[in-house]
Amino acid sequence: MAKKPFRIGMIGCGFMGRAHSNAYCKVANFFDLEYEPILQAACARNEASVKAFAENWGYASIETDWRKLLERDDIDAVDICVPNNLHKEMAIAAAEAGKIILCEKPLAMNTAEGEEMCAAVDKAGVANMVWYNYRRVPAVTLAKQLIDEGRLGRVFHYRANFLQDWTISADLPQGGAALWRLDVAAAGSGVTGDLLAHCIDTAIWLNGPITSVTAMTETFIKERKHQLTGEVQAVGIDDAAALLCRFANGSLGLFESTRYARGHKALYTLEINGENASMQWDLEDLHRLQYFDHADDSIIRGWRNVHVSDGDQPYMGNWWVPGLQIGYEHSFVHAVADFLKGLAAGVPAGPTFRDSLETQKVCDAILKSAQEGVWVDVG
Ligand code: SOE
Repeated sequence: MAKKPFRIGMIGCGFMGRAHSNAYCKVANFFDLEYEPILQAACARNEASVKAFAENWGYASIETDWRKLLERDDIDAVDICVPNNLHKEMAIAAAEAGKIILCEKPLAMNTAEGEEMCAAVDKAGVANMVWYNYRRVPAVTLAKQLIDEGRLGRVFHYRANFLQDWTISADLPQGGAALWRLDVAAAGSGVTGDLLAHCIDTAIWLNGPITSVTAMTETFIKERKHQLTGEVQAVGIDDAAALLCRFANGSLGLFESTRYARGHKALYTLEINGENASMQWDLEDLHRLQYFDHADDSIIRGWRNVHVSDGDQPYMGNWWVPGLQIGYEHSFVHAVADFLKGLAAGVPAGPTFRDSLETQKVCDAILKSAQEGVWVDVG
């Protein structure tokens, strides 16, 4: 049967533009979908870069003005892969133009912006998703399946860390290409929106809503040169954040995130402890789920190291043969597959803008709590 075209206009050609383009290229080869992604246009301000990007990935055309992209009637969906301060304006305009929207995380600079974006997609009735990709690492999806099957019983604790070390040098500038994550005007926050947001999205998905938080943040390097102006400016982002929180199900949460953990490049770990069972996962060993089941015979009870690579485990039936693992980029392929399956069924996959607004609210509560030194209700 002929596939329905899903014509994509990609805005931005950085790291995430590459990750998403790769996913669009691969998905139809591995998943049987009603829709087929078509790389219709790539858009970025710098003509030479966007041309090279389009040639490399096979985009049929380029634009250097995102508003022109939105005017085109040969584009079904826009993928927003630009710094956070541009998400709101682009997403609202895309919704008004009737485009489907796939937006990079975090949803917005803050909750107020996120609410405007949700109102715009609701009003326009356009399908939408935010790229919180770690939900779709098969081992993490398996954790969700085991929780939904009720294997953990009552949950007591949820713990997560996201540790990196790439901003330790005081000579690293802030702002501009690649380093916009250090510039509060472009990013909105530091590790809270960039790294903790991943942990919070997964946590809410696995363990339900977070109701209150108490947090501390620190900015270790107080001034950095701005890459674009050359001026030394105060650093406005949080370099590190740690928090305690309460979940609506009565469990307690403990999270830490930093870019100053020397030796750790992208160590995202999570652990959940229930009455009957516990689970651990680690991004640096992403195909394994550690599982402890108290119901096991006591003389052989212990942590099981589950290699998530078999055909009956999430997504793995679409890849190679049992025992052969996949990696980081496949989480994006799975996101596209789920989104397109959902689109065909009329229920696009999460996290939607509305789902991601909950993560945004927790991020705002973390920053508020750290600033005021008090517990903050997530609201
Ligand atoms: C930052 O270094 C970063 O690239 C984040 O922006 C991503 O969201 C995260 O997945 C990996 O780290």
